[in-house]
Amino acid sequence: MEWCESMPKVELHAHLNGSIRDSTLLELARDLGEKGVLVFSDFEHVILKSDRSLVEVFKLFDLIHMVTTDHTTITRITREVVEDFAYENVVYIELRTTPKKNKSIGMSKRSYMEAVVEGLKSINSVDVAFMPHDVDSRSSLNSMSIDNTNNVIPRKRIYVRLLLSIDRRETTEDAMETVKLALELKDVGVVGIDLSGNPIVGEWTTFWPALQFAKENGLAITLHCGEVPNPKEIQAMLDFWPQRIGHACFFEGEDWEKLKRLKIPVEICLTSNIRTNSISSLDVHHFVDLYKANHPLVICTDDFGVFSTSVSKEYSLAASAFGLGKKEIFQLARDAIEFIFADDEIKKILKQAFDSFVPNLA
Ligand code: 6MZ
Repeated sequence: MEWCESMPKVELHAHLNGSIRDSTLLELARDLGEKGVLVFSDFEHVILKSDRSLVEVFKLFDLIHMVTTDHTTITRITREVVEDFAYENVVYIELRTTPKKNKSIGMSKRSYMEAVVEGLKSINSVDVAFMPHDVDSRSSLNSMSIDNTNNVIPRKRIYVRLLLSIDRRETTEDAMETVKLALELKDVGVVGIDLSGNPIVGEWTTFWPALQFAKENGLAITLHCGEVPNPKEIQAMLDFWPQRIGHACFFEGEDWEKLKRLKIPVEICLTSNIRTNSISSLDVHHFVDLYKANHPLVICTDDFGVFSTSVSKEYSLAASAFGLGKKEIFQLARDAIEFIFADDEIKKILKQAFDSFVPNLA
């Protein structure tokens, strides 16, 4: 585990509000409890429950959103989440979030995203590079800074890119608004679109026009695909040929065949799949077959707050569950660079960072 923590890592499937620290969530809920907006003991009981079905997870998200969705809190959560990833040596993250509107507090999808960007700008405990032009030739991901007693201290650096999520509860117009916003926010590091939310809600045909528009305008697409059995939707999503998909828990023969033929990388979230009962146990997880087939894969957390995990824990879990050694784990982590949505220059920097870790493989 310690070794996995020290290894550089790339995180490509992390939902902002699912990655909130437990302590922050409880603090926010306690505040609202004191103001009489909610009953804290009910809230505490639900968020501290460790085993939940997929349906219960989405109920939990509604609760989380009750306490997180205002500008100041979104800024705070963004800061904390990126810091937490950087502290465990994640060197590149694509953080995804659903832009939300709430007229009563003057929140629009745009102002929600401005609060996220504000969060990125407010981080000073680590170096955060999120603007597309924020690339330099520094090959190391550790920079130096001077503390107030003139000591040189190493600082971690993390590259951040944003994906805007379309929630499956949304209409075609809402989805289109999110895509247009993503196009306008390319200069603050938005690189793509995600389709997520409760998989038993909504129809693929509702989101297709916005996703197609995004694709035509150069945004990369990742889809939550096969989180529940839905053969027709899985086939339609694969035919759309997204750059990546998340989960793939309920694929059947022809789905695997198409996925492998199209070589679509899969974001694998082990703890999430087990905790939501999407997969009964790790020894029957599709990771094994895809890994053996040399299919593009990336290990991710999904919602590290909700599932009490971390990227390091997920790699450590993969190592113990699938019998992978340091070299295999490192290769798996390094291969993820190929599937990021940022440009080749970032890929080059990340590869250098990984390669400087090679002496630690012995
Ligand atoms: C599908 C998920 C998810 O966007 O408010 N989300 N969607 N499957 C999952 N697997 C368990 N985990 C999270 O982050 C929370 C939102 O991300 C989506 C849901 O829409 C959830 O409300 P943001 O930052």
